[in-house]
Amino acid sequence: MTVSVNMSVRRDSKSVSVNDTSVTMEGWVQDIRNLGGISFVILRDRFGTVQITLPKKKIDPELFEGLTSLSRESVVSVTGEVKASDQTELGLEIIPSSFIVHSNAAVPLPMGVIDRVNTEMDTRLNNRFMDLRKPEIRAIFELKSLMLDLLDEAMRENGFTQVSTPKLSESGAEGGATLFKVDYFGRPAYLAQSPQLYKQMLMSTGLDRVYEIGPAFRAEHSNTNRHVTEFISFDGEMSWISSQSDVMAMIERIMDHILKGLKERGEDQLKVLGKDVNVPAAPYPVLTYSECIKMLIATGMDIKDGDDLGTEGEKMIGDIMAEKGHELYWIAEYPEQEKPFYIMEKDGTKFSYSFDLDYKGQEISSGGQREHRYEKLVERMRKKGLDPESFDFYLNAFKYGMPPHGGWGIGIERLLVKMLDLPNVREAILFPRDMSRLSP
Ligand code: AMO
Repeated sequence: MTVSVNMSVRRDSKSVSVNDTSVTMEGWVQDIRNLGGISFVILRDRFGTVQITLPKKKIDPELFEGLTSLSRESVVSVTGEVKASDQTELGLEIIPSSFIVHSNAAVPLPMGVIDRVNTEMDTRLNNRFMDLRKPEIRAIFELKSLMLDLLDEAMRENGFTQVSTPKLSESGAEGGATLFKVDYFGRPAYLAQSPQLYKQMLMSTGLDRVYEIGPAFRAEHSNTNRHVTEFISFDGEMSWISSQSDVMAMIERIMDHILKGLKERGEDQLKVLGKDVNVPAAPYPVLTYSECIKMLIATGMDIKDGDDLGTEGEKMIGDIMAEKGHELYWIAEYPEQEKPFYIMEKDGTKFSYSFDLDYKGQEISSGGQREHRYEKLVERMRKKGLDPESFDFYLNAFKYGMPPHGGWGIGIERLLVKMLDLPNVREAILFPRDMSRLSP
């Protein structure tokens, strides 16, 4: 009889058999139970746990004492015989014959790994290496990794070239308020808030569909559950569009690929988390900014035309859309005043060719059609109080032939957090950075 288990014998193998007379299991000592005549050591690795059974009378006393006096979370190798068992979830147990201690864990632990108490987020993040020993925390990052694979697949299928743009620059793209300034050999430089200017410049080169998955830095002065100072931005930019609808349709194709892929290929990890992923049918409904304002006024909210929808407004729109059965929806045509200089104005109106993609009441992406006409772009910069001269490196790419183009930026962690209904964007970042956190 062969029993397949989720516990690795070696890194390259995921199964042991009850016919194996001798196996070596490596992992962390998750728990030790002493029941007088018999003791159990639960060993854990990336794939799960296995029970080491120690019947006191049948085991060498030194081996018994050595294994049962280990501290929780110590790292060991245990060699022993595999026996069938109807008492364990795996249907087998290991009767040990020898063991090696690779590393003894200090006592007490800074936080529990299996205790059923809710540990404060700060304690968890201060001890992230230990927090990540919990399978339900690790599952989030396995799914994040899968999501990044799926994104690469989707972009390749749609003819995009992967690029990397500088993260240190002379000027920012997303407004001065969230720029991190650094000392660059005596000159001021800034950490990239987004690849915006560079991905647009690439549209003038013939690389007409590009994407980047990389870090973005924002000096966010607000400590909220959706803002961090460093996140992973998934940016796309594409030329030869006839309107922003082409960009929106592309995002829908990509979202469909990710959601379906996570549902199918992330099944095991989703099970660990007790979650499922819905795959909403495209096209997603489109609300205009003006419609949203009307919807919010109708709820009694104190908001007027021209105002930012705000976190509360977005949440309320999310509730209304959820009642109609929509998790993903567009909010399009924001007032041009609300949007950055690179977004194209809707001529003759106060609106712009811009959109946000909202997911369960939260913005996960912004984008739109860009202003590709040099003179209009310079005019728009001036209107926003920017000095075009300090953007020469960017504007030059618009002087000598720039195709019509548009694109988007998606916050990877916000997307994951909404997909899995997690309460805080920090849950989807291994070592989050915010106003108060710069370590670990
Ligand atoms: P925007 O500034 O809206 O647009 O950012 C795009 C997306 O990035 C995510 N995001 C954040 N995630 C976590 N913490 C933050 N502080 C944070 N700030 C932003 C959000 C957001 O929707 N250049 C444009 C995109 C474009 O037009 O192509 C831009 O950066 O999910």
